[in-house]
Amino acid sequence: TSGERTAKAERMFELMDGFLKNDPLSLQKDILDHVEYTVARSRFSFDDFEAYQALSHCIRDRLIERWHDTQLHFKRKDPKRVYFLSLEYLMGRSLSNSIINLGIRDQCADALSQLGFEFEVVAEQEGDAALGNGGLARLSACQMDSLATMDFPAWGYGLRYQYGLFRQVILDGFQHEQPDYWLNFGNPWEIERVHVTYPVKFYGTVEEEILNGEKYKIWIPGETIEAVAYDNPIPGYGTRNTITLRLWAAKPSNQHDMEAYNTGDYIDAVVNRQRAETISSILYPDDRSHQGKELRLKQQYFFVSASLQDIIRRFKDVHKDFNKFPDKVALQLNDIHPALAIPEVMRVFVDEEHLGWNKAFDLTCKIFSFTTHTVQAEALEKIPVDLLESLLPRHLQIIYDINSYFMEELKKRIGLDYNRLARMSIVEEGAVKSIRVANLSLFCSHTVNGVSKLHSELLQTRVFKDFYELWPEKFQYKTNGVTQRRWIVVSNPNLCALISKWLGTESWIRDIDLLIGLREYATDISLHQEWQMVRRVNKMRLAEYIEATSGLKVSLDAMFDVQIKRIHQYKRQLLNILGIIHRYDCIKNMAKDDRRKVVPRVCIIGGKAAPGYEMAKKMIKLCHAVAEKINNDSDVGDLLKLVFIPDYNVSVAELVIPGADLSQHISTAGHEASGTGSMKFLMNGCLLLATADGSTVEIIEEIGEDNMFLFGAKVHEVPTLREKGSTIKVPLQFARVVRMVRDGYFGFQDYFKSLCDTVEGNSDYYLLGADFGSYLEAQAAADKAFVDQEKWTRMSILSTAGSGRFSSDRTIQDYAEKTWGIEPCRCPL
Ligand code: GFP
Ligand code: GFP
Repeated sequence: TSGERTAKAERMFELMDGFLKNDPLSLQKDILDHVEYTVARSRFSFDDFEAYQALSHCIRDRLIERWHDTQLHFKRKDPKRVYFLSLEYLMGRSLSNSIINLGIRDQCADALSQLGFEFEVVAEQEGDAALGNGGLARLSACQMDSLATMDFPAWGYGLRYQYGLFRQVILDGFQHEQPDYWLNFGNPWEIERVHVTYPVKFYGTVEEEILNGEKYKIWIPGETIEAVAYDNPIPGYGTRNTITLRLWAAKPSNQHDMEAYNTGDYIDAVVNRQRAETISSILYPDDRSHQGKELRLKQQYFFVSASLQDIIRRFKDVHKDFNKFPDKVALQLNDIHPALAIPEVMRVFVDEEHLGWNKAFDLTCKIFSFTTHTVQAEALEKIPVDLLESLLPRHLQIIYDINSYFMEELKKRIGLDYNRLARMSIVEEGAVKSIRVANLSLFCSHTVNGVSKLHSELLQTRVFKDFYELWPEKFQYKTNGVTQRRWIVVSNPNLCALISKWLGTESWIRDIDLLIGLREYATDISLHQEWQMVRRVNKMRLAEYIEATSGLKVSLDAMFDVQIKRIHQYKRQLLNILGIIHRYDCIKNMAKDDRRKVVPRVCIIGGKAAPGYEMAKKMIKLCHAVAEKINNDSDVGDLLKLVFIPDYNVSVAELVIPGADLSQHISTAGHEASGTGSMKFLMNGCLLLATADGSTVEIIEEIGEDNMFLFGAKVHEVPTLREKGSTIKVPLQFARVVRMVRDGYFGFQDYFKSLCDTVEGNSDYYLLGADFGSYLEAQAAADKAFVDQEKWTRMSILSTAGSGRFSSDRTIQDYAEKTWGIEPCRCPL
């Protein structure tokens, strides 16, 4: 019996003296075993990459132990669980993060060094897992770390793309995209669960069946594809809890094969297999909208259907009564991409569990919460009805049913206001009849979250105004946060040690509010010295990286001024570049003697442009063209350098952020829903030059305007400025720098023309001209502050000290309490 087997296992466990050990000698033995038996290299001869592979497997073994214990504990306790549904996760590297969360960094470094390897070098061998585009995806990764650390019974669900976000290669200053086949050398951080497989259906027809005298709809699918689970254990810090990120891969179902072999059509069978696999083959790059793309819709449904089968299976393992479902399950929709989960839950409840429409709908509305990450209306996906009808015929019917119920409810509230009914309807009539996914999510979720205070206000007063007026109680906000484990402990070990030393504790790594204790020492001279030293070492590391990637030598005495994020018009990298041109122009026109007063700068820009986003690609080229001119101008020397860091990703950010003095977050007010890069810089003591947009508004509340460089139009001023258009008085310097680009001062005159057109007169939608004056003033204030290193260091310390509110631990605590209604479930040691 299983009882006897458990008893035997426990005896064996005692004989073996417990599970895996973490002292350097045991680690060494395990590393060598993995070199020999997993990597199949000789223990007497292996290289850095093989050492990485072996160490990773060694850590993976330890993660699996904890993971099993955690899952078993959850199973026994059966708490309410949260399921985080997201189409994107930007995990980056896993080795260092796992080792730190397991608390065995030093032991691993020792073990390696005795074998003749250096930990940092070995960790560098790992490639990034880039299953996401930008902010939303990295936020998901940070939140997983917090969910694990805070002992919440949580699961992440997503897709295991074979190709992650494209690699950016720069040739002649132009971006080229190359596929990122990240699984090429294997991925030790995932565990294939061949036994966790679900069929996912597509196409076909809907028919009726009669069961016990009742009529039911049944969906007869035209195609079935298998979803296979790949589990990625996510360890918490300072806890044994290790949760699951379950990613689905598409595999052809076996029936598929059988048929083909019977007809002897062997080639077709193989081709069909490959067709099935394409569903999880590639991450869609952020091209603003994927409307009408069948593969995209297939991906969304595939991941939602497999996840829900898994979630409902887990519930039914223990419970029979679906009335308990909302007490045990919270489903979090990370943006509108997983919104098909709503009609899918309805379909399962009504067609398979036979709960009846009303009961099913009541339960559905109790389990979903929805977070939106944008203010851009064009990012709100719509599904053409034709497409949905062919791919998921039953779901279309269900959405229509939900909508007619919704319209009835609405009429009771607002009467026959047809314009408003049409605006709010889930179904959009018009040339292409389509489903408004956002409206479906708004109506069926119990909570709608924004990602910062300002964002939430904009949702309420602009984007979702109609909904807010009727259901104000649904609207909440949870300001984003980032995990200090990744963004200080892993990426800035020297600062981490310094903070712990001055606070006299490492507890801030779990309890970020303790950082505020640094305020007390903000003027302490010895802290200043140590702080500056740490920052200088980080700058050195960054300078080495710049030299290695671009061949450019930069001076450590210069201010390192960084803007790294996706390239977007609203993020205004162009404003930054035009500002750099202005600085260059000033230096050129200065008397030689005056040049001594210039504060030297190294301007660093990095980010990817979506493959189809022409203006973003032009900004990248402009950056290179300007860099070419400036960096080769002997008049300028070390006073100004411009560097574009290629292939920006999570691990590049880990290197750049600790080395930055100043960072720019300069979106046109009202466009950045939150922004999370700013939080990472803030934690690392980098000063911010920013507009009052997204979460920056809250950063101001925490550290005060005096400790940053603010500029630009405020959100409420933007509409008026746009109306004024070409009548706005734009500074002369602005006209001058745009003219330099237009006149071909940096070459490529024809190519840059359309880019220049976007910032002049009535076309300047993102208000670069209007903000240019105050941007230059803020830059001048930054120069001035930098000269006074004592002041700068104080501001830097106060930035770190004030960053506590921007930990994802705080975000997750808020979600757990106010949105999901879940509690910690800590696995005993
Ligand atoms: C159970 C077990 C896990 C196991 C999974 C998948 O978890 O250890 O990994 O099944 O086989 F507890 P649930 O998915 O039922 O939570
Ligand atoms: C989006 C928003 C950001 C926000 C993140 C996370 O980022 O303002 O900080 O989501 O909520 F635009 P992207 O995924 O678009 O980069």
